[in-house]
Amino acid sequence: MSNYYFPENEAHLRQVMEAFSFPATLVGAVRYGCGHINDTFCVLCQPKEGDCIRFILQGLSQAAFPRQDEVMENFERVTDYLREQIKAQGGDPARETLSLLPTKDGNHYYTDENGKVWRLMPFIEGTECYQTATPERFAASASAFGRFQYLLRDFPAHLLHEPIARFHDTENRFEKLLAAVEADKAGRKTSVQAEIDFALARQEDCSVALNALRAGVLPLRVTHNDTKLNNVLIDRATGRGLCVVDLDTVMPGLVINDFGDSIRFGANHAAEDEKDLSKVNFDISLYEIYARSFIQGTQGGLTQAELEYLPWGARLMTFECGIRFLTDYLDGDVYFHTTYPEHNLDRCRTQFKLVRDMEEQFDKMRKIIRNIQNAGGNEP
Ligand code: ADP
Ligand code: GN1
Ligand code: MG
Repeated sequence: MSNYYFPENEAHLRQVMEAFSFPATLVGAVRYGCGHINDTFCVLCQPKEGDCIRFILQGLSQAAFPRQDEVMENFERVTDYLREQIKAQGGDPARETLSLLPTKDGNHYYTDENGKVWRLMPFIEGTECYQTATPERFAASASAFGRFQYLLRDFPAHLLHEPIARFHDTENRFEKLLAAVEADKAGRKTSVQAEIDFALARQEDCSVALNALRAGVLPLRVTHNDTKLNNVLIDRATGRGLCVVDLDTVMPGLVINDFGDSIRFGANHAAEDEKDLSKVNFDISLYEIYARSFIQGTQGGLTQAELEYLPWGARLMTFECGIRFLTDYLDGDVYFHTTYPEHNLDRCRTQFKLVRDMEEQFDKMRKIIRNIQNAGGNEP
């Protein structure tokens, strides 16, 4: 308990915790995790009897989520559905998906005086959350995200709001980059001409998956849309990918993007903001490991076209993320959490390095998927 302390905004956190209904005394809180979007705290509470209990308290980002009530409605619908699916499969819904604690007035979240929404969730104990992949962790996360896809395969998509419009619309992300270059709000344009040129040279790529969607080649499904390694909790005892977290962007999307976003983040040995680009290299063996477990996790749920487009998912999500970081850099760092002025630019550069690597190894990436298929990897 000794390293639990209140951050600078103790009074506000106490007031937020007061809104929730549970018979325990707040002992302390720490900022928690490495998410770029929400304000996440681990809070420690002392019940009348027994040991202290930990919770995750999260304030939703108002910059990312303009319609916070819709985010919470999605969260409840998806987790309610997952709980039933997990029970039906003989799993433990209290550990395998997220849940919310009620407020004193019977709601599932609290809105503070600034209009910011706060939710309180049980801390899923006995788990680890990793920032870099090893083959074992990456395979575990792949199974969890594949299973997530499988569990939601029949979820009625019309029940979901679109919490961030055009989230993985890469063409639109590209247009937003052009607008940011034009506006040059932070006066940084001339210093990033090389990165802008890198993006401009790849405009056509932005339409590859969207064209396949428009042509009816790729189906729209309910997807997670933010499948980083640190959005899955891995069971410490078994090493299994136990619980998929960060459900704020669950909405209709392309399964190749869920695959691709995991590859973007995990299939290399450097941090997303590594400054030394010689350390940032796409690791095709990690890609293969992820692909095998993800495909298996979906239990035969992927169509032939989806399998064929998986490598494109990796390239596109990496490129898209790079242009999102570059856009935010040009806009003056208004969206992603940053801790120093060049943070978004460093992140953009790692993504563009990975795009280059993937372009060079694209044929091999395709072959790997075909080999997995030929070995029966996509069978139920
Ligand atoms: P962000 O949108 O900012 O990424 P997340 O929802 O991913 O926020 O939460 C940030 C981190 O908090 C996660 O990466 C994970 O480490 C941790 N986390 C979130 N929910 C839980 C939970 N219920 N139990 C344990 N850890 C959690
Ligand atoms: C954000 O919330 P977090 O840190 O898990 C972002 C993702 C990006 C990712 C880049 C809602 O994810 O889209 O790919 O950063 N989430 C949102 O690391 O924009
Ligand atoms: Mg997250």
